[in-house]
Amino acid sequence: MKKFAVFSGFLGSGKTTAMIALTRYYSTHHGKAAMISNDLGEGVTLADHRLAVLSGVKASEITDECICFCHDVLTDRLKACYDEGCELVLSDIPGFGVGALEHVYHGLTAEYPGQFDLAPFTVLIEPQKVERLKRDSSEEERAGTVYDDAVFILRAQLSEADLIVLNKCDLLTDEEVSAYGIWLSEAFPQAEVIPISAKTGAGLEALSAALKAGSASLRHPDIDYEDENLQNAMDCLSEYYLQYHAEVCCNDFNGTEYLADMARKAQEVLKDGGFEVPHLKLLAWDAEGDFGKVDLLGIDRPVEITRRFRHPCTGIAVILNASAACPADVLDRVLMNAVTDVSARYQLELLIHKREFFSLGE
Ligand SMILES: Nc1nc2c(ncn2[C@@H]2O[C@H](COP(=O)(O)OP(=O)(O)OP(=O)(O)O)[C@@H](O)[C@H]2O)c(=O)[nH]1
Ligand SMILES: [Mg+2]
Repeated sequence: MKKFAVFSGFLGSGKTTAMIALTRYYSTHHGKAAMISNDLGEGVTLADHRLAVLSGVKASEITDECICFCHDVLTDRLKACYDEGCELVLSDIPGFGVGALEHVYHGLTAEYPGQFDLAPFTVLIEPQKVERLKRDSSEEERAGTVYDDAVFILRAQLSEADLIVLNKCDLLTDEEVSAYGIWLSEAFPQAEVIPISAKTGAGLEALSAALKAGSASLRHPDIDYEDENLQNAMDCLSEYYLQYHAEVCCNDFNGTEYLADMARKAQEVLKDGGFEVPHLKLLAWDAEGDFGKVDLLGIDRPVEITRRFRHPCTGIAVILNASAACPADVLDRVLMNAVTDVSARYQLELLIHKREFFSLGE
């Protein structure tokens, strides 16, 4: 079997976490699996790929371009994985991912007929966004902000799905899981709905089985890719990629708190400016492979400590990646200020390797 599955879904829905968990689970229980992190930033080892490497699963990355538009790179990578004995390869989609069904699945089918066994086109959604969709379906008006544009994007993403993965079910009661599942099945009847928790591993067997046994439907959903909500959201969104090394002067440096303080500082300033932040991630690790991670998944949501450093460390590498509805130069100013201010407070010496920011609208 040479199965390939795209994992689409909104920023922060848990694509990377789910791909890591599923790659590990599938490799343990079914057969060799691998994941590809696809990112728009340049260079090597962006946050999601570094997290996969630190988590110890078979992983690689395609950067600088969406797999929608570089089929030669994608197919070379897939072939390399299958040559190494992989049975299942997963890749996510950067940005909003809308159109990935057309560009990736239909593109591969047309250009490489019969070469890849396409698994059900998979779209992840988190409970908070199901709530947002449910609320929207009972509202008449839209304010035209990026988060209302997000409703269009969520609907378009879910319309592309053969398989909807309701992730983060550890945050829900059994009754809520069932109610959200029914709502999604009724709203998007073309798709099977599978509840999982990438965090606890619940539902990974059902997801493995669905990807292994199922096939892509290769439908052509009725989506207006020129829709102004989608264009507006794309125009508003900026991407940010920073990588640096920090030397620590004291013995009791708390790497986790350092990351959380930077995220909170950035959140405070971006909130004051009226900007939305669908996902800001800070990942840091030391020479021994110990690592910490914090995530911000919306300007009004609390900063999440996803993983704590287990030990105090003396030197760390840090990656800050963010997607924000904010002009790219403003985002750069805010994030650089947060990094320099908080690093000064912790008396860190910084060596910046990479700093890249751009708007998706350009
Ligand atoms: N509680 C809980 N949190 C989760 C789960 N899966 C992911 N998360 C958290 O959700 C946040 C976003 O997860 P990611 O895997 O980075 O999401 P993503 O879809 O890859 O985000 P982008 O790369 O920005 O598109 C992180 O803080 C994760 O720890 C889950 O099953 N349960
Ligand atoms: Mg990701």
